[in-house]
Amino acid sequence: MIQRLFTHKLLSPGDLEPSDPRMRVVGVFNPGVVEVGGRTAILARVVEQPVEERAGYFPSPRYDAGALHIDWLACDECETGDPRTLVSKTTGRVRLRFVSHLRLFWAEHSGPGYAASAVEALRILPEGPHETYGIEDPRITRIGDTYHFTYVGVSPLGVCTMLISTQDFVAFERRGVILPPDNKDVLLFPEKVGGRYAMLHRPMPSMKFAPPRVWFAESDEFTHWGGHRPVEGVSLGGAFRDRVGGSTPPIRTDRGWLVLVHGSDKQPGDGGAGVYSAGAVLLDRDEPWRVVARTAGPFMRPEHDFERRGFVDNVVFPTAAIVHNGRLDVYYGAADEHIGVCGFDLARLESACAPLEL
Ligand code: MAN
Repeated sequence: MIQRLFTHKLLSPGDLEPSDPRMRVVGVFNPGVVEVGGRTAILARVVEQPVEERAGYFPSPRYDAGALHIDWLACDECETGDPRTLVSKTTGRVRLRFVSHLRLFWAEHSGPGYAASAVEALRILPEGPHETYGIEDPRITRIGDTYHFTYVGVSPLGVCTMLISTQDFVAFERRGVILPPDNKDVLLFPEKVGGRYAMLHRPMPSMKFAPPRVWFAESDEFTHWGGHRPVEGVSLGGAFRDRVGGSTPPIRTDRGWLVLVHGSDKQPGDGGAGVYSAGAVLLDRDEPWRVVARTAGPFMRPEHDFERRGFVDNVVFPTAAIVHNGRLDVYYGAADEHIGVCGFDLARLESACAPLEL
């Protein structure tokens, strides 16, 4: 663990109005964050659940052609070990207990801390067949004069990665599916690598020959990706035994690309979600599919009450990191319920990344 310089809770469900009178906001977390002309754009994932309750049934919301619907699934038909999902005992199919959309907030900086005065500017709701069960976990990268954000579309087609591009956070170009299911945690590099755009992504193999792991891919534009190769050495052992994924878009440093990664320590057969913590890796500047250094274990774990208890207990899930005068500000989802921001001394974090011999 590395000592945090500060921790602030930025946004909580009680700060938000629901998007529909039938729903209540239960989480605002996992934001894409970027600085735009002195202000901070926070593109948050907002999670809602139906207000209505029916004895013997669980509600599962979804969008169809832009309209919200609530399906009622019989309780005795569902496995409910994971607080996020309902799994059919007959078909094994998964539904979510909530539905997510994205909201853009603008925040002003205030000295070394942050004003909690984030102002809501607009909402992006699920659209089309890849987003039926919601849209989640945006990551923003500025490339040239354009901000690109990858996000997760969840639907009966699986868990896809989608892309939206904008130059002004007013007009948004939806560019559809960029990676087919199941794939998420997609981070775009802020500049070309070896003459091509580059990304990290995280396929989730369902045949279980391999655990989920981070991959590298490249492209001449933004929608067709190839040159896929695994990035070995991202996993940090037991704390990441269940899964690992990229968390924050790569930042160029003197030692290579700094990327925060997350993982869960869930044990096989364990019903819950496990403890989600974060580590850091440095990737080779020219061959970013090679890890050159990494923290020995997680440097950030659930510590504060709002990280330890919430919609999903014991989760810190970084989704954005911004450098300010030698300080790394990490924006993260806390317990799948709040947005937090905390600071680390960048030099200290980098020196905690020890060279890796593979
Ligand atoms: C998933 C992610 C996140 C979520 C964590 C913790 O792996 O997709 O959406 O924050 O689990 O529940």
